[in-house]
Amino acid sequence: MEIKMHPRGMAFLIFCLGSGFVSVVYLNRGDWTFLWMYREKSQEIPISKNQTEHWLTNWFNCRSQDTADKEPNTLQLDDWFHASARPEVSTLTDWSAPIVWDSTFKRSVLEDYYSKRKVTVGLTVFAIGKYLDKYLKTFLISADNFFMVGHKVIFYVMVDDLSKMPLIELGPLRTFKVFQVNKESRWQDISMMRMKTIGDLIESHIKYEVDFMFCMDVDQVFQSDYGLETLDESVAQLQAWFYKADKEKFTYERDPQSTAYIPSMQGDYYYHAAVFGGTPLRVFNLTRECYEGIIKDKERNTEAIWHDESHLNKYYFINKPTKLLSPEYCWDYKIGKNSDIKNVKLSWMPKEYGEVRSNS
Ligand code: 4GW
Ligand code: MN
Repeated sequence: MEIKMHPRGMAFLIFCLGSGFVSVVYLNRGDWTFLWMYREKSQEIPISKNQTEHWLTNWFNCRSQDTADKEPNTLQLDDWFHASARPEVSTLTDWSAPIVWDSTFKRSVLEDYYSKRKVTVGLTVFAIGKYLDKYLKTFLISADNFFMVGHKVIFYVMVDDLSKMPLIELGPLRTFKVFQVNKESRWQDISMMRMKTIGDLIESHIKYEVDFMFCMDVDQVFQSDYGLETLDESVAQLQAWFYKADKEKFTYERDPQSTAYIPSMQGDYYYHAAVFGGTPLRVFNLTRECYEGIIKDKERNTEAIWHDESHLNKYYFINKPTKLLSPEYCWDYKIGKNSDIKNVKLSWMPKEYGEVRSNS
């Protein structure tokens, strides 16, 4: 494999080596090739999906057992969550998963619980083509300031041009790992193929490194503390424009030809693919199921209406998330004034399609 390095890329590498915090991995033609790795030594990657799931399940159980040995008390919903603190909005799903709104959680209880366990949280983000120039720096600086403050965080950043990676000095307890990925020629594939890349990355790195993880769009900016209250096994984000809409208005995939099909009048909520998370095991299952659905659709010559988001909605319809985040956790200011929205943690960047979407 030939690696050509732009002078800015070289400067960046030297910076990484100097700071001793970052590992850079070069991804080419679907294979992971290590350019340089500073921190953890990678273990052998299991080859089949079943083996991987088996390995991940064992790993997760061992890790939970380790934690349970250190601290026997597990956190109960009542310890940290006040469902009645926001009577004007819905705070519990039919399957009793909390819907986290501002003021429904006791941050001090969560801080106490997770600090003892020394959690590490991962955050994956893709910035390909013009999205790299336009959004990545703002996203990372705001994440450094507001995402899981006081806890260990690893940012997994996927770019198509290492030389354009913004040089950001991260706060303490923060690390970033930068990966080069190929740029898909269709924009729909840039978005959908994230499911494959995230699954691969969980197998090769994330499962060894973090307790919880989030996967986010880059065209957003953190506005205030996005903390421990968001952590859970399987976390879904309510889409800001649809959180009060009737089911039949949800823009699920309605063509039975697609694997993402949800019949009308079915479904629970309309979830936003700009934010999803959970334990590495649960996110691995999600990304693999969605990716398999995407590939099956391609074989059938069909494509779901909202691409990866349609598949994500189908997945969460079948596999109910264990926690939902209110639209305060991914708000679009274009919606205008709304008294339900007390404290915005993350917001959409303005969509300037003319500027960023000419790269398809
Ligand atoms: C149309 O020309 C495009 S380009 C639609 C998405 C594109 C794109 C998306 C891209 O060129 N580069 C890129 O890195 N992405 C990643 O996919 C980026 O992380 C972005 O936030 C995510 C989803 O695309 P999006 O934010 O445009 O999707 P929506 O409209 O659902 O927020
Ligand atoms: Mn987006």
